[in-house]
Amino acid sequence: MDGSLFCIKMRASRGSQGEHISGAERIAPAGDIPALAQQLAARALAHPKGSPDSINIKVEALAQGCLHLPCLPARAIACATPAEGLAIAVALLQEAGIARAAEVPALLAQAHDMRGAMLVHAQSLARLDADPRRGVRATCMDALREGGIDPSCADPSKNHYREALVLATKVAHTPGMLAEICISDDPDYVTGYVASRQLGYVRLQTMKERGDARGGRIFFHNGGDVAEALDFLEHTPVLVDSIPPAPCFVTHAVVA
Ligand code: WAQ
Ligand code: MG
Repeated sequence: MDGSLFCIKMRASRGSQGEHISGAERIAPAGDIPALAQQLAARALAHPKGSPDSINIKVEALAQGCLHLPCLPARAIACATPAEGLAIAVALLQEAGIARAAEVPALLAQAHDMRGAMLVHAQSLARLDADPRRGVRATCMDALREGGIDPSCADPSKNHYREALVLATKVAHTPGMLAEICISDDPDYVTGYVASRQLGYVRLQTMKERGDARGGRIFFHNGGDVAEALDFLEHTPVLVDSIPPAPCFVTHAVVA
């Protein structure tokens, strides 16, 4: 399926400051691009964060073959309140080697209104990315499908779990990357996750209050070759294989 593939990116924003509303990426053969462009435009116009006044859709032929990655294994932890969800997230990040994980919720609270993720040093939590307002975007990735647009993605509304798992799989395989944490900026989507190669993809049921439009992402890097990590995140085309169905939320006793 890798012959003549294109990457299609959508970004929707509003206002003179270009407030970020929505963004998405897919990889597809030429024949699927018109339908995908329509889907992504429809999605941008119907976004729960409000109406955009600019929608940018960019289509580029892939300059290199796609790297196929096995999907991270997924599990899901039940939690009823944001405080509980964040406490579990901190414990998971500690397990992933982030010594100062207790400081992460406060850092995450500064990550909203960014188009991308904060890239930080896993030990010092110092920013490693050049543009603090924009952050780093992982792009050029999709789920591997057998022929044509995946019917489960034909719905123009967003499949948060599936898209996040594709992104998290690419991020976890980035050279030097230790972990990731994410909270959606969609006001009614309160489930977030922590992910790493070792932990897999861990969905956390409640990471913020319903109605809160603040979200954010942080990528934790070991501080090694940052340019190599950025190049992989932004340019290496990735197709993720064997996305599992969304796991059910189960209660979890492990939090220290
Ligand atoms: N690369 C880096 N950062 C990104 C990207 C990207 N491609 N896309 C979004 N972000 C950042 C940006 O700052 C957003 O504001 C923030 O992440 C949240 O993005 O299993 O919907 O697209 O059910 O709102 C988690 C699903 C859904 C959990 C996450 O993120 C589950 C979600 P959103
Ligand atoms: Mg969003």
